[in-house]
Parts: sequence; C-alpha cells; structure tokens
Amino acid sequence: MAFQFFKKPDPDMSKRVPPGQSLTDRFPVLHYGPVPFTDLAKWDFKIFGTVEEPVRFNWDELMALPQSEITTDIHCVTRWSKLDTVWTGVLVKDLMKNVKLKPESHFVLAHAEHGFTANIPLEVFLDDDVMLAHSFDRKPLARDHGYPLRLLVPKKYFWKSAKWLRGLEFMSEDKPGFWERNGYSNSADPWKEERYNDDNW
Ligand SMILES: Nc1nc2c(c(=O)[nH]1)N[C@H]1C(S)=C(S)[C@@H](COP(=O)(O)O)O[C@H]1N2
Ligand SMILES: [Mo]
Repeated sequence: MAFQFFKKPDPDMSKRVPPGQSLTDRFPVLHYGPVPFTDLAKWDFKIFGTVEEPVRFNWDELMALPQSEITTDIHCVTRWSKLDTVWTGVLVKDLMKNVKLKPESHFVLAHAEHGFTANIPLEVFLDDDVMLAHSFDRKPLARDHGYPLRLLVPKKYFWKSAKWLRGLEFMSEDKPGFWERNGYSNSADPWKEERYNDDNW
C-alpha cells in the first residue's frame, strides 16, 4: 500500500475512470448462485429468437471462428474499475456473419447457466468491442470468472457481461434480465452512473 504514495497520479488514467468508481488491480469475483462445472464435450451455444435460422455451435465450432484479442477497461457497479484488461475470443461482429437477423430484432438477451440472463439493445451488442470471451490475460477464464465463455460488454456496467454464457436470444421487444429485474438499471452506462433502476422499468 505504502508504495502507492510514490506513484504520480496519471491524468490520462483518471480520465478513464467513470464517476464514483475506484481503480483496482485485483479481479473481484461477483455473481449470484453457484459456479457451474462445465464439460466442453457436452457444452453448446445457441442463437435463437428473431433469427431466420437458429444456430448452434459446439465448443470446437465456436473456437474455429476468427479469434481476436481486445484490451479494454471494465467497470463494476460495486464501484471498482480495472483498466487495460486483455480478453481473447470471438468478436460479435465475426459471430454475426453466421447469423441472419430478422428485421424486427432490436434487443438481445444473453442466457447463461442456471437461468441467469442479461439484456442489451441490439446496437450495443453489435458494437466493435463486444466479445464472446474465453480467455482473460491470455489464459482460459477461471471457473469463477465464467469458464468456458462469457459475454464482454465493456461500455456497460459489468453485470451485463454474463458469465457461463450458453446462448443469445434476439428479440423485438426488450425484456429485463436477472439484475435488471432486481433493482439495477436497464441501460447501465457507467459514464452516466446508471446504477439502479429508478430511471426505468
Ligand atoms: N451468469 C452470471 N453472470 C454474471 C453474474 C451472475 O450473477 N451470473 N453477475 C454479473 C455481475 S453482477 C458482475 S459484477 C460480473 C462480475 O464478473 P467477475 O466475477 O468476473 O468480476 O459478472 C456478471 N455476470
Ligand atoms: Mo455486479
């Protein structure tokens, strides 16, 4: 801790920290419910809802899609932010080359193990930095951080980044996910401090 005092505050860094957040070098673990055990041989990933054809990938098929690495900042509603986190996986823009959306698709519901869900508007989902991530710091995700696959939505508070992701449902209407039904903001923009749901639902 004491060494922190010798660090010059970096103005560029503080610009990257949204209001009400503090930086951490740790990687806290936060979720509701138990951590699943996953057998990759039985694992699958389903894309359904307002699509022309539902799509299913097994693990090898998903890993055969183009792989990318991104470095990005993440912000948790419990007030920690972490800068320059490194993730590897399939960018949504590459994934979506395999999916034909019906024109009425406007929202996405991420489905995870044990019924956990998180919702985002389609245009947020289609952003360049949204990824199905299987590795953090160039190592496979730890079980409690979402092994084998999690969604990464860097521009939103981190609860939108569903761990243990198993599918994506495209929808014409918005539908609140797990935390959105339990008091958290639907829009969840850390730069606007959209933490709780007095503003929506
Ligand atoms: N499946 C699932 N994903 C989840 C959650 C959860 O309860 N279940 N919690 C979210 C919340 S509230 C946060 S802050 C982040 C935490 O991710 P981490 O444990 O890797 O830091 O996961 C999100 N993804
Ligand atoms: Mo959270």
